[in-house]
Amino acid sequence: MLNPVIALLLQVQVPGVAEHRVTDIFTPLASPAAAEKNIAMLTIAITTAIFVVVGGLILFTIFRFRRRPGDDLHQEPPQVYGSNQIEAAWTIIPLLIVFILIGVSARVIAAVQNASPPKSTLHVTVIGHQWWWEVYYPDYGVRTANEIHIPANIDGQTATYLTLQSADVIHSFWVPQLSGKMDLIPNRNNYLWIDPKDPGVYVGNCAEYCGTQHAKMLLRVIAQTPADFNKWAADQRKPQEENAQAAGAKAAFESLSCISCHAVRGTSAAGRFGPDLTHLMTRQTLAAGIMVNNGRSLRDWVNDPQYPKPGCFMPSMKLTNQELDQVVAYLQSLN
Ligand code: HEC
Ligand SMILES: [Cu+2]
Repeated sequence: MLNPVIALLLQVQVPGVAEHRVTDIFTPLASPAAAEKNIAMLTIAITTAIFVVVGGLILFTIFRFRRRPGDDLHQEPPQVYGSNQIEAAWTIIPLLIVFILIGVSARVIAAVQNASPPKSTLHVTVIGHQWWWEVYYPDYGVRTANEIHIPANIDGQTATYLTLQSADVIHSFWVPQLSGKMDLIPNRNNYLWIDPKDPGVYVGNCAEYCGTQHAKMLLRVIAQTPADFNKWAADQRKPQEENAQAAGAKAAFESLSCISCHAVRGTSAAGRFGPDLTHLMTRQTLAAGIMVNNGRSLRDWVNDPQYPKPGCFMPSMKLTNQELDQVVAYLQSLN
């Protein structure tokens, strides 16, 4: 049976946008991932050759020197001690192979890390939390979570540089079709860049065990045409405006302790412990990609986040049905 989380995510469709759901390193769709795939292929080719040679020799030996009828069971085989040629060969050849792999890997790593940012480079800071991703756009003053919108590299001159940080333990950023893994380490900045050409959604996940809900720390990179991206960024910059219809619901939200952990720009909610909720409804998923974002799942989540994500750092708030209705109505107004 299909994993229920995956089954749910398969329902999240963005009209007109390709979805790259398969986290497949053999179909790279950005430059760093393509360079790294070549090393993977070289390594696989060399190790396959070693496997065939060693396996072949073992098979040959098994058949050529097997016990035959009439063999003397007590006779020892001839004992051969030392052969300079053979020992030299099995020392030098593996050394050469190791140095070739080190050299090729070092060259690709250096080329990826030293690449200079192209003309239009977007800077994004990604901060790992147990068990979600905070996404900050310093040039726009925008903070969001779990879904990283970036411009696609349609003109060949666009890339996104990520600064990776952690708020707690070590996490690892991995979107297999875009780049290799890179750790997010407390008190340290790590860097990674991506430049997918095709607009679309690229899925990834945390790749370093970071606590009980590590497996539910999913990630989406949403590459858009530059025009769509600019529109998205402009919308995200806007704070929430006073909305007469949602005023009662907003008051309910602001009276609860949600605001000590969550921020909604333009309101008194300024908590930084949990995801910024300013434009919550523009996100496709909730709680680091484990649920489709809609009214029903929002209600389930706020009612008891410990059910879908046991051990997560949002407590079960024990709201009354009426509070729940108001809070969910307010959250749904956050476009
Ligand atoms: C003690 C801090 C804390 C309190 C209080 C709290 N939350 Fe959260 N909330 C979190 C954390 C942490 C997450 C991220 C959970 C995860 O994905 O692992 C979260 C996630 C969410 C999300 C999903 C956001 C997203 O983008 O995926 C929503 C919606 C939310 N909280 C709403 C609320 C509401 C409404 C209240 C008040 C009834 C509330 N929270 C109270 C810490 C808190
Ligand atoms: Cu993690």
